[in-house]
Amino acid sequence: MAQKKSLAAHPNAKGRANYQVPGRPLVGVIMGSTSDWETLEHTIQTLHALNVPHEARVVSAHRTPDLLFEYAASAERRGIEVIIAGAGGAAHLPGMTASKTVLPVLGVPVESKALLGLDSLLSIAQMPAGIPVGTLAIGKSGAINAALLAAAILGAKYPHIRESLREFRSSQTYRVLTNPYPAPNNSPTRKSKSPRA
Ligand code: RP5
Repeated sequence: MAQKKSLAAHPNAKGRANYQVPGRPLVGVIMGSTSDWETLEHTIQTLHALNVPHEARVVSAHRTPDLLFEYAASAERRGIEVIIAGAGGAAHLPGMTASKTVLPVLGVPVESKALLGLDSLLSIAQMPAGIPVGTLAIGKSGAINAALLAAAILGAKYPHIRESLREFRSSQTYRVLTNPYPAPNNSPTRKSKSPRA
Protein backbone atom coordinates (compact mmCIF):
# COMPACT_ATOMS: atom_id res chain seq x y z
CA MET A 1 0.00 0.00 0.00
CA ALA A 2 2.77 2.40 0.96
CA GLN A 3 4.51 1.51 -2.30
CA LYS A 4 1.39 2.27 -4.35
CA LYS A 5 1.22 5.67 -2.70
CA SER A 6 4.78 6.54 -3.66
CA LEU A 7 4.05 5.73 -7.33
CA ALA A 8 2.07 8.96 -7.45
CA ALA A 9 4.62 10.95 -5.48
CA HIS A 10 6.54 13.47 -7.57
CA PRO A 11 9.81 14.83 -6.21
CA ASN A 12 8.68 18.13 -7.62
CA ALA A 13 5.50 18.20 -5.56
CA LYS A 14 6.42 20.58 -2.75
CA GLY A 15 5.76 23.86 -4.52
CA ARG A 16 8.94 23.65 -6.59
CA ALA A 17 9.20 24.96 -10.16
CA ASN A 18 6.97 23.31 -12.72
CA TYR A 19 9.08 21.75 -15.46
CA GLN A 20 6.26 19.88 -17.20
CA VAL A 21 6.45 19.54 -20.98
CA PRO A 22 3.12 18.74 -22.64
CA GLY A 23 2.79 15.37 -24.36
CA ARG A 24 3.24 11.69 -23.55
CA PRO A 25 6.38 11.26 -21.44
CA LEU A 26 9.26 9.78 -23.47
CA VAL A 27 11.83 9.89 -20.67
CA GLY A 28 11.23 8.44 -17.24
CA VAL A 29 13.41 10.02 -14.57
CA ILE A 30 13.58 8.03 -11.36
CA MET A 31 15.63 8.61 -8.24
CA GLY A 32 16.22 6.64 -5.09
CA SER A 33 15.14 9.34 -2.64
CA THR A 34 13.73 12.84 -2.46
CA SER A 35 17.22 13.76 -1.24
CA ASP A 36 18.43 13.05 -4.82
CA TRP A 37 16.20 15.81 -6.21
CA GLU A 38 18.88 18.49 -5.79
CA THR A 39 20.96 16.56 -8.35
CA LEU A 40 18.24 15.18 -10.61
CA GLU A 41 16.53 18.56 -10.84
CA HIS A 42 19.29 19.42 -13.33
CA THR A 43 18.16 16.50 -15.49
CA ILE A 44 14.58 17.72 -15.37
CA GLN A 45 15.57 21.32 -16.10
CA THR A 46 17.60 20.19 -19.12
CA LEU A 47 14.82 17.98 -20.49
CA HIS A 48 12.48 20.93 -20.02
CA ALA A 49 14.89 23.26 -21.87
CA LEU A 50 15.03 20.73 -24.74
CA ASN A 51 11.24 20.39 -24.75
CA VAL A 52 11.38 16.65 -24.11
CA PRO A 53 8.24 15.26 -22.43
CA HIS A 54 9.21 13.42 -19.26
CA GLU A 55 8.00 12.19 -15.91
CA ALA A 56 9.78 12.08 -12.55
CA ARG A 57 9.29 9.68 -9.65
CA VAL A 58 10.97 8.59 -6.46
CA VAL A 59 11.56 4.85 -6.80
CA SER A 60 13.92 3.19 -4.36
CA ALA A 61 15.63 -0.13 -5.15
CA HIS A 62 15.91 -1.11 -1.51
CA ARG A 63 12.96 0.72 0.13
CA THR A 64 10.35 0.10 -2.59
CA PRO A 65 11.63 -2.90 -4.57
CA ASP A 66 8.16 -3.92 -5.79
CA LEU A 67 7.53 -0.42 -7.10
CA LEU A 68 10.88 -0.50 -8.89
CA PHE A 69 9.95 -3.75 -10.63
CA GLU A 70 6.50 -2.44 -11.51
CA TYR A 71 7.92 0.83 -12.86
CA ALA A 72 10.66 -0.81 -14.94
CA ALA A 73 8.46 -3.61 -16.25
CA SER A 74 5.66 -1.24 -17.32
CA ALA A 75 7.75 1.64 -18.70
CA GLU A 76 7.95 0.38 -22.30
CA ARG A 77 4.23 -0.38 -22.37
CA ARG A 78 3.50 3.15 -21.14
CA GLY A 79 5.49 4.70 -23.99
CA ILE A 80 8.67 5.58 -22.11
CA GLU A 81 11.68 5.26 -24.46
CA VAL A 82 14.61 6.14 -22.19
CA ILE A 83 14.97 5.81 -18.42
CA ILE A 84 17.30 8.00 -16.39
CA ALA A 85 17.95 6.62 -12.93
CA GLY A 86 19.84 8.57 -10.28
CA ALA A 87 20.94 7.09 -6.98
CA GLY A 88 23.61 7.44 -4.33
CA GLY A 89 25.65 5.11 -2.13
CA ALA A 90 25.15 1.43 -2.92
CA ALA A 91 23.25 2.57 -5.98
CA HIS A 92 21.32 -0.46 -7.21
CA LEU A 93 18.51 1.49 -8.86
CA PRO A 94 19.91 1.91 -12.40
CA GLY A 95 21.16 -1.70 -12.68
CA MET A 96 18.02 -3.26 -11.23
CA THR A 97 15.88 -1.09 -13.48
CA ALA A 98 17.93 -2.17 -16.51
CA SER A 99 17.44 -5.80 -15.50
CA LYS A 100 13.65 -5.45 -15.89
CA THR A 101 13.49 -3.61 -19.23
CA VAL A 102 15.19 -3.51 -22.62
CA LEU A 103 14.84 0.28 -22.74
CA PRO A 104 18.13 2.19 -22.53
CA VAL A 105 18.90 3.07 -18.91
CA LEU A 106 21.21 5.97 -18.09
CA GLY A 107 22.62 6.07 -14.58
CA VAL A 108 23.45 9.25 -12.65
CA PRO A 109 25.69 8.72 -9.62
CA VAL A 110 24.53 11.05 -6.85
CA GLU A 111 27.28 12.52 -4.66
CA SER A 112 27.13 10.67 -1.36
CA LYS A 113 28.20 12.15 1.97
CA ALA A 114 30.54 9.31 2.97
CA LEU A 115 32.47 8.75 -0.27
CA LEU A 116 31.61 11.80 -2.38
CA GLY A 117 29.83 9.68 -4.99
CA LEU A 118 32.65 7.29 -5.78
CA ASP A 119 30.53 4.52 -4.25
CA SER A 120 27.57 5.56 -6.43
CA LEU A 121 29.73 5.77 -9.56
CA LEU A 122 31.25 2.32 -9.14
CA SER A 123 27.93 0.73 -8.19
CA ILE A 124 26.34 2.07 -11.37
CA ALA A 125 29.26 1.71 -13.81
CA GLN A 126 30.52 -1.74 -12.86
CA MET A 127 27.63 -3.75 -14.28
CA PRO A 128 28.61 -7.31 -15.21
CA ALA A 129 28.31 -8.09 -18.93
CA GLY A 130 24.75 -8.67 -20.12
CA ILE A 131 22.81 -5.79 -18.55
CA PRO A 132 24.25 -2.42 -19.60
CA VAL A 133 23.74 0.90 -17.81
CA GLY A 134 25.07 4.01 -19.54
CA THR A 135 26.86 5.70 -16.67
CA LEU A 136 27.33 9.46 -16.49
CA ALA A 137 29.56 11.62 -14.29
CA ILE A 138 28.93 12.12 -10.57
CA GLY A 139 26.48 14.86 -9.62
CA LYS A 140 25.29 17.88 -11.58
CA SER A 141 27.40 17.26 -14.71
CA GLY A 142 26.12 13.71 -14.98
CA ALA A 143 22.55 14.83 -14.36
CA ILE A 144 22.70 17.37 -17.18
CA ASN A 145 24.53 15.02 -19.53
CA ALA A 146 22.00 12.24 -18.90
CA ALA A 147 19.28 14.52 -20.27
CA LEU A 148 21.43 15.51 -23.25
CA LEU A 149 22.24 11.86 -23.99
CA ALA A 150 18.58 10.91 -23.70
CA ALA A 151 17.77 13.67 -26.20
CA ALA A 152 20.49 12.37 -28.54
CA ILE A 153 18.97 8.85 -28.35
CA LEU A 154 15.46 10.16 -28.96
CA GLY A 155 16.74 12.46 -31.72
CA ALA A 156 17.26 9.46 -33.98
CA LYS A 157 13.47 9.02 -34.05
CA TYR A 158 12.16 12.55 -33.30
CA PRO A 159 13.66 15.24 -35.58
CA HIS A 160 12.35 18.10 -33.38
CA ILE A 161 14.29 16.73 -30.40
CA ARG A 162 17.45 16.44 -32.50
CA GLU A 163 16.96 20.08 -33.53
CA SER A 164 16.47 21.15 -29.88
CA LEU A 165 19.74 19.45 -29.06
CA ARG A 166 21.48 21.12 -31.98
CA GLU A 167 20.22 24.53 -30.79
CA PHE A 168 21.34 23.79 -27.22
CA ARG A 169 24.83 22.98 -28.47
CA SER A 170 25.00 26.05 -30.75
CA SER A 171 23.95 28.43 -27.99
CA GLN A 172 26.45 26.84 -25.61
CA THR A 173 29.23 27.38 -28.19
CA TYR A 174 28.04 30.96 -28.78
CA ARG A 175 28.11 31.71 -25.04
CA VAL A 176 31.71 30.56 -24.76
CA LEU A 177 32.88 32.40 -27.88
CA THR A 178 31.20 35.64 -26.81
CA ASN A 179 32.63 35.48 -23.27
CA PRO A 180 36.33 34.83 -23.87
CA TYR A 181 37.62 36.43 -20.70
CA PRO A 182 37.63 34.39 -17.50
CA ALA A 183 36.74 37.44 -15.34
CA PRO A 184 35.54 40.94 -16.24
CA ASN A 185 38.74 42.53 -14.93
CA ASN A 186 40.80 40.40 -17.32
CA SER A 187 39.37 42.07 -20.38
CA PRO A 188 42.16 43.87 -22.28
CA THR A 189 39.66 46.64 -23.15
CA ARG A 190 39.08 47.42 -19.45
CA LYS A 191 41.44 49.96 -17.92
CA SER A 192 43.20 48.66 -14.88
CA LYS A 193 42.82 50.73 -11.71
CA SER A 194 45.96 52.55 -10.71
CA PRO A 195 47.31 51.26 -7.44
CA ARG A 196 46.84 53.53 -4.44
CA ALA A 197 49.87 55.48 -3.36
C1 RP5 B 1 19.84 6.03 -2.07
O1 RP5 B 1 20.30 6.34 -0.81
C2 RP5 B 1 19.32 7.29 -2.64
O2 RP5 B 1 19.51 7.30 -4.02
C3 RP5 B 1 20.08 8.38 -1.95
O3 RP5 B 1 21.09 8.95 -2.76
C4 RP5 B 1 20.71 7.68 -0.77
C5 RP5 B 1 20.33 8.28 0.56
O4 RP5 B 1 18.93 8.33 0.65
P1 RP5 B 1 18.24 9.09 1.87
O5 RP5 B 1 18.68 8.37 3.11
O6 RP5 B 1 18.71 10.53 1.83
O7 RP5 B 1 16.76 8.98 1.61
O8 RP5 B 1 18.85 5.09 -2.03
